[in-house]
Formats: sequence, structure tokens, C-alpha cells
Amino acid sequence: MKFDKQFTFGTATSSYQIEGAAAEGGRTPSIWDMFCDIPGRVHKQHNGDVACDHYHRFEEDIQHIKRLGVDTYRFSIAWPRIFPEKGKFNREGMDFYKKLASRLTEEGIKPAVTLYHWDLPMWAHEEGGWVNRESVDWFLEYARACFTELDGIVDSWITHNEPWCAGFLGYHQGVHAPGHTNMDEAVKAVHHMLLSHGKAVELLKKEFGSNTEIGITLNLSPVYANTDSANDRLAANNADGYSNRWFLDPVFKGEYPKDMMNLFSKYVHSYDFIKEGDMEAISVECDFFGINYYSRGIVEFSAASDFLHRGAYSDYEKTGMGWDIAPNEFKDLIRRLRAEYTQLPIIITENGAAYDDVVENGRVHDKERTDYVEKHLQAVSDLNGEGMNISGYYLWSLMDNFEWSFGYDKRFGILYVDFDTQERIWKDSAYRYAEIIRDHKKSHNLQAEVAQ
Ligand code: IFM
Repeated sequence: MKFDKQFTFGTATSSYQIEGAAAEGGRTPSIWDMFCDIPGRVHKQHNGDVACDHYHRFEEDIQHIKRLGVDTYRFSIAWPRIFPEKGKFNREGMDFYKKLASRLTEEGIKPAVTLYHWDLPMWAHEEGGWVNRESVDWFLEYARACFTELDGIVDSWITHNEPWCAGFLGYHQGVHAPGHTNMDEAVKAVHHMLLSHGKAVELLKKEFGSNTEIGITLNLSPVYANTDSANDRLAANNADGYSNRWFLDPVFKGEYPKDMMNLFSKYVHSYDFIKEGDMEAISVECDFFGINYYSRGIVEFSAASDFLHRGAYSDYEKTGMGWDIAPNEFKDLIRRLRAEYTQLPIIITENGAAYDDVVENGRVHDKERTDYVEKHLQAVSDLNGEGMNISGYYLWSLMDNFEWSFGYDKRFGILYVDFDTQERIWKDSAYRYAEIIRDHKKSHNLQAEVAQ
């Protein structure tokens, strides 16, 4: 595999998944603290109270990041640390991120910061959360505080991470916080998230006059029909609309897909929550486009399902999440995005795999994860050979962490975390990633201090 000199390698995490210190530094609960408390919602009722204890161990974690040799580290800010109560700024919370971002910079690692990776403050949820249009103003107040305090230290901003998960898993499927199952709410929640994205970009660029790069991250999954039948093709179209186009079309074309608006109208009786100017705001020009890629989808027609599709049998090799390993389909996805949606530089803001890792004599031989990462990096390299302009790659995740409704049962890290002792152990995939980065740097005569 080969990458341009400017290509950036990184690794990523998010606040609730690693920080712990849930009741420290002035933080108040988010919807995830609430959701974890409800029996049956999260595997073994795990929660983020301690997680990887990163809040107290960030200095040690920065040393691991440095040793990997990555150029950049992506983390997110916990909104309830910054505004623990409505309208009340918390200096202590902000100082934590200031310190983290500054220390990374001092170590030569560029901080890429996500504003919203799902930890909505409970005070906002109690006023209707993302379903309430006022959430856009609450988010902008939060974004303004982050830009005021951190722009200049932060290398790039991501407004939202995976609004599909926050919106559809959270308000339609009910498997993520806040656990609602209401499509009307879900569509409104997504609209307000996307609107808050557009307005935050405008705030940074116009009011702050900042040149810091900013974009949004969508999780995308190319969808295939199980057979060539008209019904299965309809199923694939609907699944693609639900997972991909409902987000891509507003962000890049300034409109929601008409076929999906019709399909959703079974539950969404009016779209008058879309106000004049909203779609222009949502489709604001960004500096890059972030994509989280894990797997493909394969579907078949199902009259019994709401939107006429369900997952079909697949004989692909799977990760520990049961997700198809599909690097070729990743290539299809990127080519389609270039043909139909955008010429912005693409950054792969997440890619990685969970497996049931075991520690043997102090080592973790995670060959399957190593293969997964190599295959996807090879795909990035091939795509760039075709001129697809992917400018960076973040491996998810730096370390094992709280995998949402799966709790600590699924391990995505390249560092193994012993959750009893908080020891971090480098897995083979971490050594291999460091080697790939070292080889890249050597080939371009870039300085690299990375693990052997
Ligand atoms: O752990 C998550 C992350 O928070 C968002 N993207 C997908 C990852 C793996 O499920």
C-alpha cells in the first residue's frame, strides 16, 4: 500500500466511551447515563461511570498515541461537561479539553475534535432533546463556547458523529439513548441535528472568521439487493434511503429524498418542521467530508417490515459484531460518493473491527483485526490510485471501550484494556499499525518515532 506524503494517519475515541469520571469536574448526566440505568437496555447494565478512566489517565494515553506514530487523534467533547445545566458554562469541564488538546499539540499530535458524539445533556433531553427545534440554539451555544476556547488549538472540527445512529437508532429503533421508537420524532431529531451542523459551520466560518477545517461525519454502508428481483431492488433502494440518502441528500443536495419522504409519511404526517432556509443551512459548504465505514448491507424485500426491507443471509466473513467484512464494497461506496455527491476531500474518520481478544503471556494476537485494517488501508490506497482523494484515516479505536448497548462486551481497540486494573496492552494490530505508519514516513523521509 502507498500513501501520499500529506496523507494523515490517526486513531479515534469518544467522550462517553472512554472518559469515566461521570460525576467529576462538574459534569451532569447525559442521556447515556440515563439509558444505562434502565434494566435491559445495555449489556449487563454496564455504563460509562469509569469506562477507561481516560479523564484521569489522559497523559498515559497520549504517550500511547505518540508511540503509535499517528499524526492526529480524534476525540469528542462531552456536552454536559461544558454546559452541565441549561445556559450555565462550566470552566472546569472546558479546561479538561483545553489541557488534552494542548498536550496533544505539544507532542506533535493534531487534535481532531467532534462536538457531538451522542452525549446529550439530560437537561436538554428533559426539554424534548433533539425533537425540540430549540436544540439547535442549545447546540450553537455549546459550539460557540468550544470555538471560543479551543479554536486555534484544535486542528479540525467535526460537528456531528453519525446522526443516523443518534437519530434513527436513538429515536426510531430505540436501541440507543434515549431509547424511543417513534419515526416522527426520529425524522425531526435528525433534521435538528443536521440544521445545528450547518449553523455551527456558518458560525465558525463567518462569525469567528476561522480557517480551521470543519465537516460532518456520516456512517455509510453500501446496500445490495439479495437478488435481482424488482422486490429486492426496491428493498435495497429503501434501505439505502434509510441509511445513506436521508443524510447525504440534505448535506450535499439541500433536499431530503422524495421517495423516502413518501415512505416515511406513514408515520410522519407533516414535514412542516422544515422551515424556510433550513435546507440551505444544512447544505453549507464544508472543508472535508468524514465517513465512518465498517460494513456493507445486503437486504431482501419484506412486506412485514415498516420500510419493506430486512437483512438477507450473507456468506461473507464477519467481525465479532457479526458485520460483513467488505473492503471491495467500501470502494463501491467511495466511487459512488464521488460520482453522485461530493468532490470534497474525504477523511475516513472511523474504520475498525471488534473481536473477542484474549491476552496470552502479555500479548494479544489479534490477527483478524490486523487483517481487517490492512485490507481497508489497501482499499484506501487503491482508491487514491484512482484519484478518489481520501486525505486521512482514523482507526477505531485507540483502545477497548464502552461499546454502547453492547457495554464492554465488544472490543474495538488496538490497545487492550483490562477493565479491572485499567492496564493498556498493545495488541498485535497496534504494532502493525505503527509499522505501517513508520514505513509510510520512511518512504517520504518524514521523521517518525514509533514502536518497534
Ligand atoms: O463505537 C462506535 C462509535 O462510537 C461510532 N461508530 C461506530 C463504532 C463501533 O460501533
